Amino acid sequence: MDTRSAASAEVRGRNVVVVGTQWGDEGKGKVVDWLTDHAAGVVRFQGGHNAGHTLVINGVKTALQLIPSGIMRAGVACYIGNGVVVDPAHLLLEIGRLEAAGLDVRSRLFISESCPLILPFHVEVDKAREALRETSGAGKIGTTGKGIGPAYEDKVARRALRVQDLKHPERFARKLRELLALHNFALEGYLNSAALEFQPIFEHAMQMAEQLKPMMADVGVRIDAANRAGGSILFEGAQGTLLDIDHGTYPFVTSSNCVAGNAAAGSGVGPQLLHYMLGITKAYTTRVGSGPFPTELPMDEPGTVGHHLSTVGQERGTVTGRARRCGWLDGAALKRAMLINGITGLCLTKLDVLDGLTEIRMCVGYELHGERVDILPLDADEIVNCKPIYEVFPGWTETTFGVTTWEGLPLNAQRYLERVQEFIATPIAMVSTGPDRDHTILLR
Ligand code: 2SA
Ligand code: MG
Repeated sequence: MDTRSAASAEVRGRNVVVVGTQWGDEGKGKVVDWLTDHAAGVVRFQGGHNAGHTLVINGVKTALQLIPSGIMRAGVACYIGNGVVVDPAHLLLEIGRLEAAGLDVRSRLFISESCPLILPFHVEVDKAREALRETSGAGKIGTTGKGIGPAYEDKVARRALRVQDLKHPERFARKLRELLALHNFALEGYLNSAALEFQPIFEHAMQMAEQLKPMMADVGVRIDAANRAGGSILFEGAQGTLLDIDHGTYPFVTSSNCVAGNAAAGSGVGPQLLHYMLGITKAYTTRVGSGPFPTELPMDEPGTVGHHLSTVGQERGTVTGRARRCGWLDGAALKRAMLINGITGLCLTKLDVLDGLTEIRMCVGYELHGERVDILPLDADEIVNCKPIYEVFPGWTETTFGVTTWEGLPLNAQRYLERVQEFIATPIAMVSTGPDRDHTILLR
């Protein structure tokens, strides 16, 4: 039995929740895609098209934002759960792109009727608020500008238009009129932006409704039925634990719960369906957008570690193309992520990016106001004052790119990985050594 089928046996029949343990972009897309080999369905349970999952299949790069990564595998059902905010225009665009690449999408994509909609005014409000934050000196969050935050605000305020409203033109029109009035008041009143017109938004929505209706579904019931029929379900997290609205570096966070616990609530099933929490961790750390980042390194100078991570790791946002900030692995932040998500096993990604560095560091705690703390504090203002305490490891000169066995790794790489899993008291189940599906080492 090859290593790949051994690991498949481990996850077969079990539902896996894949979550990012850092600030997103840990490489979740590749892992989800890889695990879909034995999945009956893949579910997105939070976020929206602010996510960007890059997949490389047979050397061809594909970016998915809203549609679950399972769409790349024929026959796998894909669910957009109620916890996701859906921009219908973007969704149709993404479907069109996949169809142009020859994929069958509509027959196996199921969209929860309960998803709140992202409409054009959400995008305007998102962008205008960021501009205002910048000019007022409050500081930008660095959002993706997709309307995510404003759409979640409407959901929580109990005034959102939902996917199901698209089926009822009169109801849709009435709710849209009220919601638009509210947002136009803000846009014109203090966001220095132009008001949006009702008619074009309404007409476009009704056109899209016709296309979306066949894909609308009671997603919780469908997932439950698929699971009862013996199929395993993959819950695909977006963003990462440190961007979670409750547990992240607030207010420099996204507007949803990105942690494993939300996989149930955000897809309409019970927590007993969540069997294995697979945490995805990059071998170093990146962050896109503003907010504290204790292990951040300067990136501009060629020859520095920060420059190495940024360039060798090709650290640019999938959605916005923004350069990602880079730094050393933060074990003390990972400890927080292990705790909140109840991680069963870890997948460490992009190990090969560390190849060639003379020394490698992991943050094992911080000095804060003269005292030592060993887990990431909860207050972003305190995190700013955290000075990382590092353990230093010798690097390796050999290439780990594409290595598929533990024995194939340089000894120093093995030592580094062993120390990481010991420090965070969580087993490493997989190591990813390159972007391709097969660039993977399975350990458990
Ligand atoms: P938002 O737009 O309201 O969710 O932004 C709030 C914060 O959340 C961060 N955020 C992300 N961080 C990393 N990756 C994300 N997805 C894209 C990607 C990002 C991109 O996968 O590369 O292309 O730039 C993502 N989505 C949201 C965001 O930077 C803010 O800090
Ligand atoms: Mg990403």
